Amino acid sequence: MSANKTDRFQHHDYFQVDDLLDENHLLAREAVRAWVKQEVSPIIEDYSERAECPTHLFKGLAEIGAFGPSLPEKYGCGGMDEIAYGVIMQELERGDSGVRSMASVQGSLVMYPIFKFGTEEQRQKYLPKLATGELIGCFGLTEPDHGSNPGGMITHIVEDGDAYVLNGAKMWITNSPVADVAIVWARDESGKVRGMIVEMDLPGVSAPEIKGKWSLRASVTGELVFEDVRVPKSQMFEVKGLKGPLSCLSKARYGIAWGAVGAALDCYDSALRYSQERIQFDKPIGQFQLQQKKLAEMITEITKAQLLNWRLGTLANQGKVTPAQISMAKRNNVAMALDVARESRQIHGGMGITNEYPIMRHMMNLETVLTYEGTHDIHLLITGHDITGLNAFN
Ligand code: TGC
Ligand code: FAD
Repeated sequence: MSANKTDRFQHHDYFQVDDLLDENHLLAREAVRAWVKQEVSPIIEDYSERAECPTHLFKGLAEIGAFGPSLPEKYGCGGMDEIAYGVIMQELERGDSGVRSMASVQGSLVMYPIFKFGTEEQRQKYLPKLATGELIGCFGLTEPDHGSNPGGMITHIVEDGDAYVLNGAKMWITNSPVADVAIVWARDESGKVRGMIVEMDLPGVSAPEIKGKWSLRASVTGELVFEDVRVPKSQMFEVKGLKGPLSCLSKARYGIAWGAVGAALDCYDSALRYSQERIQFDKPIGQFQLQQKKLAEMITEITKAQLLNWRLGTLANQGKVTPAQISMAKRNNVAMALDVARESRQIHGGMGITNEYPIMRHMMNLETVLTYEGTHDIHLLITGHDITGLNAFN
């Protein structure tokens, strides 16, 4: 069995950030870590290599409470706080960014908008089934010609009796080929962005899979194509304008800020162990200053990101976190994780490019994570806008 599949991961907490967590956070983290060790690590390299989504994990993700952990219990969700949500995402992404994506999309991009913008009837109808994984959802915002600028979207709805007729196409949609429902954002006749729950078996809906990805290979990505789809009015959200979809992104970006630290920890942990075990010039390579520099810088950056996340989570629990703070954390932590993956790959030498170790998989995954939920550049511009008051997007 390969080194990766045996999952020898040890947690690293250089600044005792665990002391800032409560018992519920630690219990949630241990439960998800154990699940990842048992269910994800042994299979993920194979699924990734075959570019196949391990859809059987949806059930297990639901059982460990990974879908909507901070949404209320009365809808079958976890009722936990935002830090618990964060640590769960961290542990999932320690396993694989694609597995964290399965949970992020379902919880933050499908269940959260139904909870936040849906009617009580919509909540009762969908949330319990999404929490148990009986229904799988996806989130359609990005279009072929409108990625960073969703405000330019051309997918649209036209009122017709008791329904809206939906036409258009969405691109790069995680889970769309396997989804039962889609949260779709489209422009109405007055030009306002509206959200709706689209059942995937409605006539005129299709979701062709996007093939050929070198990143997030264990996650399924597709298009969403709508041809004269009649969406009943009862499926619409009340919210109007871009703040609808962008609020969902804030929720998911928060989870990614935590998740990226999980991927970084896995790469660091593997590099540290390798540096102690690999002998060159009759010494463990960890004894050479150049390797120590890499490892010391990796754990320094991981520690800074852990502290940033803890503060982000605390602000989120107090209802004080701003979208711009979330953007800064997402941007910093994902770029940090990618740097850690690259350094870790070097420490593993040639072995670092093989599937004996998780490094290349994390590195390739993180290229997507750097781009989705707002690119590295867009998050920098969000910070720039926030601190100067001047918009440099357009
Ligand atoms: P702008 O004028 O700035 O804002 C429009 C309205 O939205 C409000 N707002 C937010 N609200 C909550 N959270 C946020 N993060 C928000 N950002 C903005 C804003 O206050 C305003 O409200 P109001 O009441 O005044 O109307 O909009 P803009 O068109 O200028 O856009 C700004 C920009 C570029 C930052 C935004 O478009 C953006 O974030 N672009 C990036 C697009 C993106 O992130 N797409 C992600 C697609 S989903 C995805 O990738 C899922 S991956 C899933 C997985 O597998 O994990
Ligand atoms: P573009 O917007 O075309 O950007 C190209 C480059 O131009 C980037 O480097 C960008 O930073 C830069 N750029 C753009 N505008 C500016 C500017 N104003 N100033 C400076 N530089 C700029 N979307 C969904 O809706 N739902 C999903 O479930 C989903 N899942 C995804 C899964 C995967 C695997 C991937 C790869 C993407 C997913 N996305 C999803 C889409 C993702 O959010 C977009 O890819 C992302 O927002 C960027 O859009 P784009 O790819 O069109 O790039």
